[in-house]
Amino acid sequence: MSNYLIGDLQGCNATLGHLLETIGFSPSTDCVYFLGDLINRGPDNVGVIKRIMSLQGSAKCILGNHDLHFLSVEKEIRPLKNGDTVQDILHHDDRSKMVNWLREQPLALEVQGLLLVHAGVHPNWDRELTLQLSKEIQNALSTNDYVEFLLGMYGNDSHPWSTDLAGMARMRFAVNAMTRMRFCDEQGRLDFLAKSAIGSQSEGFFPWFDAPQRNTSQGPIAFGHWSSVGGLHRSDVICLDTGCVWGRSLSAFQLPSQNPNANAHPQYKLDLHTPLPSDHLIEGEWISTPSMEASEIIFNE
Ligand SMILES: [Mn+2]
Repeated sequence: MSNYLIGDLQGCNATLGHLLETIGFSPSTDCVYFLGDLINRGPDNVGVIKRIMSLQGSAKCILGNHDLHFLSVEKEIRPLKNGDTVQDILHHDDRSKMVNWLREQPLALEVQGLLLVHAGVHPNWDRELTLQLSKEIQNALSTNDYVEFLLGMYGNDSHPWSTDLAGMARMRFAVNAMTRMRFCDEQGRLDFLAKSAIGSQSEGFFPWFDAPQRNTSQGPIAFGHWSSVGGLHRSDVICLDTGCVWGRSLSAFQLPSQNPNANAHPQYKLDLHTPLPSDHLIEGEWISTPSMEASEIIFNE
């Protein structure tokens, strides 16, 4: 039995099929965790969602910014953006089924001691608060009037995180951190102006995982979202977005096999700077497959 983490799919269903074949994924014994941005910008969003839904308990997902954007487009509170490809879901007979399935997914999960988020974990948060905030947002999305949540979710707050934040202000900050964050400063303010590449951030800002005194620096975190960082593999963080939709590759990370008699949540230690994708399957290692889809035009991630 193995647990696998897979980075941003963005509608790249053909490559996903190829990757699952390459790793010999077996839904009856294995489990796969998708790190958000399941859909958009790629060609087959319906295929991705249907495939994951069909995997039932052997697949778990967290939501990314593109997945939340789709929910807002679907409710007609945001327009389609240049480069959006989610029309295949909008025109599908099972549109409601797929929307309702997306609304049930969390923004953070834990597996074998790793914390999983789409973009990042705010430097002031600990593991428990991250999972708590994910639960609050998941609850808001699952209510009948979730439109209120989607309407309140947009906004670039320039203040630091505070435990005094409440209601929509708390959830908006949490959504921005967990699904959009790349850089933040020592006070814990997010940088919404920076472009993707490290080095493009404003003065005084760090990649969130290099922020000074980050609370979660002891426990490993896996994330996606940042394809220009993708392939990062350190003792404290793994970034699995290796830019499939941009014509690069889709990557899986296989966690060590679990002994059923062992502690269910062992502290998992990664090697520092393990060499990147290799062709063969090694426990706790990367498996990448070249992209079979590539957007012709490069849009913002
Ligand atoms: Mn993203």
